[in-house]
This record gives sequence, C-alpha cells and structure tokens, in this order.
Amino acid sequence: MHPVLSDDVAHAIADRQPVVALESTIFSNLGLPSPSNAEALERCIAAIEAAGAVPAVTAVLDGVARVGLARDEHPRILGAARKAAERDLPVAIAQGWTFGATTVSASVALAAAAGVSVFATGGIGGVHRGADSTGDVSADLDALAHHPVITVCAGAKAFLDLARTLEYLETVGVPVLGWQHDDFPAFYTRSSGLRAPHRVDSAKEVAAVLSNRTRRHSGVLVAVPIPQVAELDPSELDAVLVRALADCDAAGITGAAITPFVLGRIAQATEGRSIPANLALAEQNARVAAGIAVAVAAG
Ligand code: PSU
Ligand code: MN
Repeated sequence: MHPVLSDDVAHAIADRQPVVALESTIFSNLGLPSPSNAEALERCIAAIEAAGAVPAVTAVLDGVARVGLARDEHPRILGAARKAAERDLPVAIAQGWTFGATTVSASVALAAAAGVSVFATGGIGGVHRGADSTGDVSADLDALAHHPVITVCAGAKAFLDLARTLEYLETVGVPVLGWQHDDFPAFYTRSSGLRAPHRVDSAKEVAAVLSNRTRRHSGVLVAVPIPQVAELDPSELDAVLVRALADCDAAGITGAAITPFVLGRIAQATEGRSIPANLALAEQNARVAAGIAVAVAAG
C-alpha cells in the first residue's frame, strides 16, 4: 500500500526536514464536536509549524490513503466519518470510502509507509476494562509495536485498564517514556497513579531512544501530561467514567463503537469542560512532537 503524499510533505521527506503526522479520527465527528474539532486541527497545525516542522494529516479520502492534505481539503475531515483502524485501510481503499477517519493504528501505519517517524495524537486506545472476557484490546497497541514511529500522546483515558495497557506495551517491546514527568498520564489528568517505565526530559533523548532500539520495525511511545491549567478534577472524572461505561454496557454497544460512545458520554457529563482540556493537550502534544521531529531530523 502506497499512500499519496501532499507536495509539501513529499518535499520535506525528500529534504530530510521534520514532519509530524496527525490522525483524523480526533478531528472528525467521532472525536470532537463542531466547531471544537476545527479549532483543534488549526491549533495542532499551528503548533507544528511554529516549531519548524511540516504537519501531515492522515486520512482516506475517496478511497485514497493520504499523508498530508491541502488546506482546502481540511473541511472534509471535520464531518461524518467511518472509523478506519489499520485493518480497515485496505477495505476503505478497495471500497472507495468517501472519508475513512484514521485512528492511531491506521495513522502510524500510513506514517511509516510514507517515511514519517513522528506522530502526534490525543490519547491512544488500550486494553479495555473487562478484556479478560471480551478480548477487547485496541489495535493501536499492536501498531505501536510494528511500525517504526514515535507516537506522542497524553497517555490513554482512564475508562481503559491502564495497568494492563502498560503491561501489553512491555510485552511487545515498546519503550514508554514519560515526558518531563514520572507518571503515566491519564489524558484529562496528569497522573494515572501508575509510574511511566522511563522519564525523558529532552527531545534529543527521545531521538536517541529511536535510533538505538533493537527492533527496527517497532515504535516508541511518548506520554505527555496535560498542561496543569487544563487538568480536570480526577475524583469527579472517576464517577463520570464509571457511569459512561455502565451506559455503554446497558446500550449494548460493542467493538469499535465503544470508544466513540464512551467519549461522547464523557463530553456530555463534564458539560463541555472536557473539550477545552482535550484541545489543550492535543496542541501541546503537537508541539512536543514537532520538537522531537526536529531532533530526529538533526540526528
Ligand atoms: N481515545 C481518545 N480519543 C480518541 C480515540 C481514543 O481519547 O479520539 C480514538 C483514536 O483514534 C484511537 C481510537 O486510535 O479511538 C481507538 O479506538 P479503539 O478503542 O476502538 O481501538
Ligand atoms: Mn476494540
């Protein structure tokens, strides 16, 4: 599978200039409500450009896998989408999906295919609570293990089983690095109560981790805590998450529909306070990712 690159992304890769890939699920109706999704996209792109890197939004548009979109195509990823994880990419291409919104797994796959080594997102998918009986483990984790890409995220949301998510990443050999922070963050909150396996304090360190790993096909996960000013109250969130999961169960939602459903319930229950938090962390991840891309390009 060969994704189609935008001219600016193709030139940047050819010239070994820093590039940061972005997913499209977060900006679609599956991720954030309008008009916050447009604001999120603008802020992420501005942060990447301000740090001297080229943004590369990934998506499937009209059956074509894309890495880097033209500005006038941005409205297309702000609307109704079909969720496209990595395994869905060949189907989206074969069937000519109008807009396949790339998840983390699809985005790192496309980034790797394009030769982009840094990717920024909000939160990754993980091992779901109750995975013992359901087997629900996000394909994001397997993709992190099998593509040579640094993923910069704010950890994962606490509706997942974060301890088992970290165990999984340990088993499949993905270095997990806390960004200037000792704990693994839980998206809306700076700490999940779990330690990050390692702490890094500079982009140069992250670039050195990438170049010294033993499995050339595998990725690196950088977990950046949400900015202090944007953090939500952990005790209130806990109750919200428990209710969102119960609602999901009661509604009989399964499989790939679980994550978008739970995200919607969280946004409702926090009366939109989760939205500014989401935008702040996405923008910060984009900025940190761009700094790492600059360091990777310099190395
Ligand atoms: N977690 C979030 N926001 C998101 C997602 C996860 O806090 O938008 C999206 C990402 O695109 C991620 C996907 O890759 O959900 C994971 O879905 P699943 O749990 O079905 O693997
Ligand atoms: Mn799943």
